[in-house]
Amino acid sequence: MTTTPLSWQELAELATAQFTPLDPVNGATNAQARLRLFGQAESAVRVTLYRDNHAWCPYCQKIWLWLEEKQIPYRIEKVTMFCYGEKESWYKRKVPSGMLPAIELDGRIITESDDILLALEQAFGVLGLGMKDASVLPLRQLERLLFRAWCNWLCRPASSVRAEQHNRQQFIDVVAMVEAELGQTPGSYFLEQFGTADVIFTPYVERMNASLYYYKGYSLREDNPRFGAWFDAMESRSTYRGTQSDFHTHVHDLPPQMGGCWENGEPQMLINKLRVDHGDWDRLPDATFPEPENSRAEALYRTIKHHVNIIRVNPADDQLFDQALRCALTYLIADVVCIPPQGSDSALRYLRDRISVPRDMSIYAAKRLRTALEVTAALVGDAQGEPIPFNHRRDQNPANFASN
Ligand SMILES: N[C@@H](CCC(=O)N[C@@H](CS)C(=O)NCC(=O)O)C(=O)O
Repeated sequence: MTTTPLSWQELAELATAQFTPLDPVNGATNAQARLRLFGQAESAVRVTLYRDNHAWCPYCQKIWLWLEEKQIPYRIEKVTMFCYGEKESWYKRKVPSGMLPAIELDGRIITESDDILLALEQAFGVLGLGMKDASVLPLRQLERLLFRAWCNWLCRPASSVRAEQHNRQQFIDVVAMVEAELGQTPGSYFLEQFGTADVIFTPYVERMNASLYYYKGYSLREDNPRFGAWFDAMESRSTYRGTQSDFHTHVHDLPPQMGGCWENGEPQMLINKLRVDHGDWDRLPDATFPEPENSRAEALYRTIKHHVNIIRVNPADDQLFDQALRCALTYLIADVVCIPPQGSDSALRYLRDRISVPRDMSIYAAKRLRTALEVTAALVGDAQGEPIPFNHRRDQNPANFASN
């Protein structure tokens, strides 16, 4: 069945009826908040976290997750990363290198994520076992070993098939060490109880899972049962789910941050790459917790909130894309096929490729929206959007989106 698209007014009514936005200040962990109080008074705030606009910075995620787990009241100031825009001068006056993350704790600026965690531990106590605990220290070293093996494999072009195999094996050998560590305790976390070590592993392991799947055809989460169980346990925490990204976001945010990611061209890699870029997004091992009932409504609500800017920054004609986007949103929320204007396929796919998780919406909402955009685009053609740049992401300059 085909139909005319719903109006913005009709879409907004459906979104409000089906989705209640959470309270960003006191509700569950979310990427939109500028202040987090966990039910406390604003006067209790001693910490400001400076993190990047898009929640792409892994070291920022480490601090963010720690603060959320400890429920420390804090403010959030968002800063532009070099790869997607110009660094704010007010931030360079505070932190001349422009590096992220930083915190201001009782008026004192602290940089370097490990130093930040140490300072936070001193001020607020440890999370589980602390950074300097005898059982946490070797795990911190193991995380860095894994990080280096990942960089060697992913971020440097292999000179030969043999070199590629060698780099892969080196990574897999370190993964085996991590699997062994995870097997030391009866539960799924690194130590008896969730704590600092899990927070420290989280950002890069999430990025390894995405990038190796896409660029190397290797599925960290599926191929390693203890890692799989660890990911599942992390996803049982609303704190982690609020910071969690998806494969599509990571595989395209990493290259400019890491100085490149190299594909190995193997058959499984090619299959995985197609799946991440073109769908089916439901089949990706980037999330396995049950999909919330309101994921479609969340996607609709978040898109409507920003639709004026989304239409303005899209390379297509505004009127044409306005109608095409409403067709996709009508399909998303009402499950009715709505044929968009001829020539809008590339514009719909441009947006499909630029949904960023968790900045814009949560992981399942993004899967639903990507699917609706793709299904709608496919009704009129197979034109792709402008390619996602590899050396920079200035197509994602936050200056185009004044507020969240
Ligand atoms: N060793 C530092 C590394 C921090 C780091 O590399 N930050 C990157 C982002 S992940 C950064 O600020 N780069 C500058 C930019 O992208 O603007 C830490 O642990 O905090």
